[in-house]
Amino acid sequence: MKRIQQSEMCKHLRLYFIMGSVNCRLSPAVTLREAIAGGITMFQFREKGPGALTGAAAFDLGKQLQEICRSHGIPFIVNDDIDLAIALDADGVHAGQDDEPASLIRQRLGEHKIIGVSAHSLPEARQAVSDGADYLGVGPVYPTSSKADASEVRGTAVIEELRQAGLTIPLVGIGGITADNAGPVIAAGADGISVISAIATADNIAGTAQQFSRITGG
Ligand code: TZP
Ligand code: MG
Repeated sequence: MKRIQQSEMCKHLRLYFIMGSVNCRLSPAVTLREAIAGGITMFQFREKGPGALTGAAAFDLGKQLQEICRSHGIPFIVNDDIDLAIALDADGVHAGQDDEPASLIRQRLGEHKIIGVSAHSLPEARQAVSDGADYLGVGPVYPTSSKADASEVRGTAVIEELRQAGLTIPLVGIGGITADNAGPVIAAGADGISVISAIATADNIAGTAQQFSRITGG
């Protein structure tokens, strides 16, 4: 099987929901089902932070969420943990700058899996492209309380810089994105947005996801 095409990747990225058990107000399964009902286009299982599940419990939750994604045709991506992604036969992995480079992850996962990389600058983005990343996550665009070790907030400046430099790789903005501030992220050149708390903790999860998807064309 071949690498995912950029046009298909861009469609998946329009409304990319990220979540683990610690982010949810309701159960993870209910949260994910509601988010799917509201129109999310890709999902990342990110089981991280104080109180996060590990080992068999993380695997079991991942499997449950993967099955929900599968039954709705939503790509299921695992954050950081390549062994877990392989064990689950996930659709891909999202790696940070402290994780293995995309080239090594590709050797382990194979050509057809999706590999995303977090990039905070033009040099990091160029490196990820040359390592064979399928998409980038760029941020934090706005202040976030969902990531303890988040880098400096850059607004939409880095996204604009990458596009001005001619990078065509599919990318999402991430960090503090809400339905009220998502528009400028797309206007800056992002193919979509990545969201944790605005969807996971919403009073009306499906309605909030729907609002986002009207903005991103999801
Ligand atoms: N990477 C950069 S910011 C962030 C991650 C994982 C957290 C985004 O969460 P939220 O709640 O949408 O700000
Ligand atoms: Mg990471």
